[in-house]
Amino acid sequence: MRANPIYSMAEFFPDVKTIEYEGADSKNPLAFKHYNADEVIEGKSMKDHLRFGIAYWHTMRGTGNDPFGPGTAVRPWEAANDDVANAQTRARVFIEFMEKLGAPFYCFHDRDIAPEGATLQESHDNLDAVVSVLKEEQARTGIQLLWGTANLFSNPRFMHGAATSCNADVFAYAASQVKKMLEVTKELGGENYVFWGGREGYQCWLNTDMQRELDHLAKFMHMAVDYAKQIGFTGQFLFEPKPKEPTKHQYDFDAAACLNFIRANGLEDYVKLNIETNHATLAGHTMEHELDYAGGQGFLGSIDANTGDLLLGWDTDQFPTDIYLTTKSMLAILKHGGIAPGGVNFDAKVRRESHEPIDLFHAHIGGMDAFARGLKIAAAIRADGRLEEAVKDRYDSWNHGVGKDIENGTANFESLESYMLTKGEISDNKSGRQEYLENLINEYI
Ligand code: XUL
Ligand code: CO
Repeated sequence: MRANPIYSMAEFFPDVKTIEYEGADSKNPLAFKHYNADEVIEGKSMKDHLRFGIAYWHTMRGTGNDPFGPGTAVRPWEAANDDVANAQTRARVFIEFMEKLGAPFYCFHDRDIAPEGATLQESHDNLDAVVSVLKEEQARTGIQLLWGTANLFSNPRFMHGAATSCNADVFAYAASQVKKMLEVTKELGGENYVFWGGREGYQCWLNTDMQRELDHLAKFMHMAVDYAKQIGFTGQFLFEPKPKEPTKHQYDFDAAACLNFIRANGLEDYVKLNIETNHATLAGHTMEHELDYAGGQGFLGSIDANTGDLLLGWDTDQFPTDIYLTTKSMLAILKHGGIAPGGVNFDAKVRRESHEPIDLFHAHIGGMDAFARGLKIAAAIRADGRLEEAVKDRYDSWNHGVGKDIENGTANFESLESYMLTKGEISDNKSGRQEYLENLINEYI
């Protein structure tokens, strides 16, 4: 996506021109070294493989505050009074940022884009006033909505959760927000709708009726699915796993817990997963594990790209810059046939010390380049074929003889015992070749 020259873009980021691809030798910090949107890899453009999304909550609403101090971010476009007019200006700043970056998609929560009103109706109205600006800006630029979602965790009313609150009125309030956001997501042509259970979990087992809360969460999701059908919203629903933070026990712990919940409650035809890197690591997994677990069962919907810090135990939401991480992520994504209609959404924020607007460009350019490199390296490894060959060879015993009988269902415990009584001991276990394969990946990094 390139800037429309008719629209003067000098208003909010006057020092930044459209970010162009300049190749690996460029020393320009405001250029892509690897992300070349139209370059074709495995028969598809990089733009279509990666479907980059920008997260409104971090990029436009992140202030750099932490438990020890207030925000540090300098955002010259912000007015002193955060009213609807300010929110509308911010929406235009955001689209200018996206145009200059060349990112095709964005994602937001209802409360990211517009201030909450004194009543539910006022909040709906505020939201509509900013949605109309975004709709106009989408039409002007071709930028699209990857997914919408509702913030059901910041307001104090959600202190006990939203769909899993002990208070039925809170469930009703949350339902009203999701109803509205489904309408808004449809109006903006959003391709997906995300459920991340902000406070859907608990702090104290003694005061919690866990099964009742889980049943309520399932009811909530079914109501959303039913309402989507009613209004003709055909986007993909996504459930985003996260093991903890803000609550100690989140119900959407990891891909396995989410899939169990989806299947146990008959949601498998409607809901896939939005896998986030830092959530995977908080759950004690790797990103590639979560992607492969979801993808193997046909539930890989989209990703929230970021990274944690191994020395810290919380969700630091840093921009992904580690090429091993992006290579393995892209190997898993390509293996499972790509990410569309999902995308690679940067659920990532600049550090508190990176307080200037230009840092937002550096951060996103770096994340996009890291994923572009991961994509190119993963495609090269796949074209080389040795990795795939090694895995195939490792499981060769399943292609014939007793392995084939087990896989096609013609073996049972008796036939297997008689086979082993005749064969005796196992003499042909192969090496796992871990170091050989790690070296192979390094040949391409
Ligand atoms: C929180 C998180 C959310 C979801 C959307 O850790 O990842 O921003 O992605 O609600
Ligand atoms: Co996320």
